[in-house]
This record gives sequence, C-alpha cells and structure tokens, in this order.
Amino acid sequence: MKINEAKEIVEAHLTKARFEHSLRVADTAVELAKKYNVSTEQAELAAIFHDYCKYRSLEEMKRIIMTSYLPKDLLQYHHELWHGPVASILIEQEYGIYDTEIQSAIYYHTTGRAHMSDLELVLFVADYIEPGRSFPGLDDVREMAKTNLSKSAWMVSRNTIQYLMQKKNRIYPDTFHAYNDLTKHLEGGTLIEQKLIGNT
Ligand code: DGI
Ligand code: FE
Ligand code: FE
Repeated sequence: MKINEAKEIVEAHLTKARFEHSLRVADTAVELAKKYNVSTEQAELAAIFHDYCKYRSLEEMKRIIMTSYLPKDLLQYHHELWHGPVASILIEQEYGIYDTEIQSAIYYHTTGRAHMSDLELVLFVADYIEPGRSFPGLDDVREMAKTNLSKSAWMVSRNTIQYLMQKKNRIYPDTFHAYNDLTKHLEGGTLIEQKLIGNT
C-alpha cells in the first residue's frame, strides 16, 4: 500500500491529535530504521497504522479477540492493551495488508515481548520518544536511541513498568517478558549476566 493511501485511511479513523501523533511516530520510526538498518518502508507503514484501532468500541475489540486467534487473556487486562493486537488483524482483513513483520510490530507496540525483531523495537521506541511526548526521563531514552536501540527499548519497558506499578495497575505478562529479555542484552549480554551469576 502507498503511504499516502495509508495516511488517508488512518486519518479517517483517528482524532486530529492522534493522527498527528501517528505521523510523528512515522517520522521517528523512519529515522531509527535508517540508523539501525531496518526497512524504512515497513517502519513507516507500521507506524502509520500502529494506533489505527485506538478508538474502536470496546465491544468490537472484544468480539475480535473472542473470535480470532488472539489470546483471550487480553480480556483480563486493561483495554488499552487491545488496540495493537486488534489492528494487526484488521489491517489485513480490511486492506489486505499481509506482512507478518509489520503486523507483529503493530501487535506488540504497547507491551513489547521477548525476542523482539528490530522492526518491533523501532516502533516500540518511536511510539515512546516521538517529539510530541514529554515526561520525566524521556530525554534519556531519546539520547540512548541515538546509539543503542535495544538499550533504549529496555529503558522504555523499565519506565512503563515503574509507571504502571506506581499507579497500582496490572501488568500484562508480555510487558515483563520484554523487560526481562532486553535486560539480557544490556552491556552486550555479558556484564549483567555475570553480575547476576555473581549475585546468586
Ligand atoms: O497508544 P499510545 O498512547 O500511543 O501508546 P501505547 O499503545 O504504548 O499505550 C500506552 C498505554 O498503555 C500507557 O498508558 C501504558 C499502557 N500499558 C503498557 N503496558 C501495559 C499498559 N497498561 C497496563 N494496564 N498493563 C500493561 O502491561
Ligand atoms: Fe498505541
Ligand atoms: Fe501510539
């Protein structure tokens, strides 16, 4: 699909502010994709569609989760976690976008997961650091994203878990899986592992 067609489709489904967020995520994702040797076409299309289902009704998203292969445990967690998985299915059903790499980047953009692909990391980080966002600690993540994609993704998942715990929210297992897996890659996957072994 041509990127302008994708933008028109997405714009019709989102508020102005959310559409502009999506455009900024796309620009950020393309920048990261260039830096880390990821396909800029896939990064841009994934970013444009990542929040495509943000404003679907809870009933519709629930129905799609119930009647598709999506994991039913999503329904036990906050509905904020549904829009990515649902969008990964609907872009294929509604527009024939069948690209499992793009679809899984969209699927996991909110929680992350273990063993994320570079495209998944690019979208996960771009959604968090796009220039329209501002909250404490964000500039550190932006700085890290310039030189180390997986460490910046680790910071995103650490910050998200800290934030959710502070609010006494439930945390979806994939959110923890992302954090644990990315921790293994810190310092080239050696120093931290050694420290862990040294501590046990
Ligand atoms: O859709 P966006 O607002 O651009 O960003 P997003 O899809 O990353 O959604 C962000 C929200 O989802 C944010 O408030 C944190 C929340 N979130 C991420 N992981 C979890 C979570 N919320 C719960 N309850 N549990 C999680 O594991
Ligand atoms: Fe989102
Ligand atoms: Fe987003």
